[in-house]
Parts: sequence; structure tokens; C-alpha cells
Amino acid sequence: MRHSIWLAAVSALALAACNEPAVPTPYEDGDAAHAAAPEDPAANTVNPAPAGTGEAEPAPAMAAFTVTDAWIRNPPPGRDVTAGFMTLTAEGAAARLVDARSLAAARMEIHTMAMEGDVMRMRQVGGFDIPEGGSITLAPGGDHLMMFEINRDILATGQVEVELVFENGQTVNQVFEVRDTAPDAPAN
Ligand SMILES: [Cu+2]
Repeated sequence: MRHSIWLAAVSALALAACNEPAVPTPYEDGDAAHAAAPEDPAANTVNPAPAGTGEAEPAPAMAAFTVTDAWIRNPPPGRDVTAGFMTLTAEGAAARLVDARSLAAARMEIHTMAMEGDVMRMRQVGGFDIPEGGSITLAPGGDHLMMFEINRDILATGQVEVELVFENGQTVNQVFEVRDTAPDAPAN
């Protein structure tokens, strides 16, 4: 009980921080920086590996993703932002989550939380790295998928599809449950 209250308090803080008009953030610059990322020479190489050799493949490695506990916080009335959370596992290759899209939000960003002096603030980052065979957990008070200009009609359906975009070009369509609180995660 105490734990869930703490989580609620922290996430309320996160949402409050997200909602601050504060300083205009150059989100577009961040996107542009991404688009202008140096080309991956391997991506354009048409060079199938000789049959029978599975090593030194030129193409980016594909990972098999598993998403659990995917949920979006049901935003309080009057808010036009909210956040999505999940546990994401990559098997077979390391991966980097670099973007997310949904019809339920005009714009989504990848955010983390970090201390700035004595204050915990959210901050946009370029992506989250998932080690091969490892997982990342996005949770209230920590890493999250930020959703701006939310569509309440879609959120009201209780289920929101989000497309997760990875640096190697892979995408995953995942349904996020709209909830007031985190689902009870099974103990791992
Ligand atoms: Cu945020």
C-alpha cells in the first residue's frame, strides 16, 4: 500500500513536471539531429553472406522483442499530456528504442528522469539501449514514453496501440492498456 502511494506521488510529480510550460524546448532540433544521424554504411550494403556462414553479417541484427505490462496513465481532466510505461525485452540482438508513435498522441518522445540539483526533472533522450537478452523497464518516476496533445476519445477506449521504432528499422506494434495505476507485475 505504501509502495503504491509512493508510486502515485512520484508519477504525479512527473506529470506535473511534464506539464510545466517552463522553457520552450527545441524538440524539433532533437528530431533533426536524429534525422541527420550519420549513415550506417552497413544499411546500404547488399552483400549476402555466403551460404553456410552465419557470422559477420553486414545487415543490422534483428531482435525478437517481448513487451509486458504496457500501460498508459489515464490522465486527469484538463491535462493534454500523459506517459506510457512497459517492460521491453530484446532477444537475439541488442537494440535501441529511438521513437514511438500513436494515434492517441500528436507527438511522442522518449523521456528519462534525472536529478537537476535537488529537483527531479524529466528530460528527452535520443533512445534507450536494450542489451541482447536483456530488458528495460519504463515506470512512473523513471524512464517513460511521453505523449503530447493526447486524443481523449482514443484513450477512452481503454486500449491504445503504440508503434515502437528501433534504430535498426524494426518496429513493434504494441497495445497499451489505459490505467489509473500500474498493473500488478508478476514477480520476475
Ligand atoms: Cu516526460
